[in-house]
Amino acid sequence: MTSVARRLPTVLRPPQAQNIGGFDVEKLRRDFPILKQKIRGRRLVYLDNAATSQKPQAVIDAISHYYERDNSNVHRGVHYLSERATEEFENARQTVQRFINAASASEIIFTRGTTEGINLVAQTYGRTHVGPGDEILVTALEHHSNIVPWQLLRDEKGAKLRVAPVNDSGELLLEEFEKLLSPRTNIVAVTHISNAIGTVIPLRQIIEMAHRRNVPVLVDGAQAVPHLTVDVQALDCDFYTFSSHKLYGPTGMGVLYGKSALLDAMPPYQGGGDMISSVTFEKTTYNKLPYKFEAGTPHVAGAIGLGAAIDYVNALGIENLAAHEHDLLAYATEKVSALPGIRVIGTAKEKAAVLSFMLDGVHPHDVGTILDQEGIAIRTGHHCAQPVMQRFEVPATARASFALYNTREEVDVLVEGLQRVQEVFA
Ligand code: 7TS
Repeated sequence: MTSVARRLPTVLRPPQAQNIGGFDVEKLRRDFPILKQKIRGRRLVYLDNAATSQKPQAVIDAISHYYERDNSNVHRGVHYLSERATEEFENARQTVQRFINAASASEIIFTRGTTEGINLVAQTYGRTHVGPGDEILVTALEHHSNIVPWQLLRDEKGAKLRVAPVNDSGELLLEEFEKLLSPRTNIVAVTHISNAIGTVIPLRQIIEMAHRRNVPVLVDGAQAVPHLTVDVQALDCDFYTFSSHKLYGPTGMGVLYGKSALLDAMPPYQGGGDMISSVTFEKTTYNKLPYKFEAGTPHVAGAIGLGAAIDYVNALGIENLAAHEHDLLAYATEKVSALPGIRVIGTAKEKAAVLSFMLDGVHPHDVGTILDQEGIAIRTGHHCAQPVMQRFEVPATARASFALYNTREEVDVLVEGLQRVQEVFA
């Protein structure tokens, strides 16, 4: 994690300076077939990566290959294909384990995405540990998927939801966070990086503060795994969840990491095939980890695609990728901020890959619509983080978000597009 503000170049490097750490963006772009197409007659400029990132050919091939050659249900057949599918599925689990440095592959639970990972913890750990008057602590930066599952639990149990505030730059106020940790706090649930404004939160400190009071911490890593190295053992987080589709992998696939002692003690989430060890009408005993939390036929192709996506990212080196994206964010921040009538929302020292802004006198939806005419894809709206919009007193923002294949040239196209928006509304 590096500070974007500190890394802001005083003299902008020329647009061709895109070869940080041997990272050849133009070459890498050829790995992503979708980027080759024209949109409305223009070269596609895809800057909506926080919503979902594009998929390299290696991921598309791994998924097709599975359906063409290996498709079979896992963990049940003795036949050849089932064994091969099971092996690939479990290899993908080990790839995830190494990627986030979990102590064991049995701590890696495959889910539908970040949203399901959080709901799983709320409905299992949460329902058994949170009671009337207990407190769940989140931050003001959360995506709805790290708010609503806790509200459902709060309302069911008569618990309370506490919210740690942020300053005007969008940085978490650590002292306030610590004050909100009370003897009634049962769980802390925080985003690692804000999808709406890009703040990277001081996760180590948060986890240490919570652990000093024996409070477990769930981390919503949806926006973090594509942009920085995550080591769950070094962080010492109790749960960490993310989605495959923001990490160059397929949709409908995600991961929940949990410490095995916690997962072992938790009741199952859903009931069904694969999560049991024996069933009679009187009594069911549950399977060992991670299968206890994976009821039903899993998304086998999704896991294999996620494994291929992680292999792709590992081959590039996440540090190289992060350096490239930090360069882009710094360049974009400087260029966009230089436009008249622009307000950047979220100016934290530690930021990653997201630039949210408002143009004076133009609704963000109009910004997005005009840019779309030029083949530029950004997201506009509340980004499923309405409380963040409320905090900054804006109805919505325009958001450009970066991935490994974006270039400074694309940032220039974005800035020209914004100038045109300003002309239209002048
Ligand atoms: N948490 C964060 C921080 C997110 O950014 C998102 C999705 C989620 C959770 C939910 O992930 P899912 O894969 O389960 O849907 N964020 C966005 C976004 O910023 N634009 O579209 C989706």
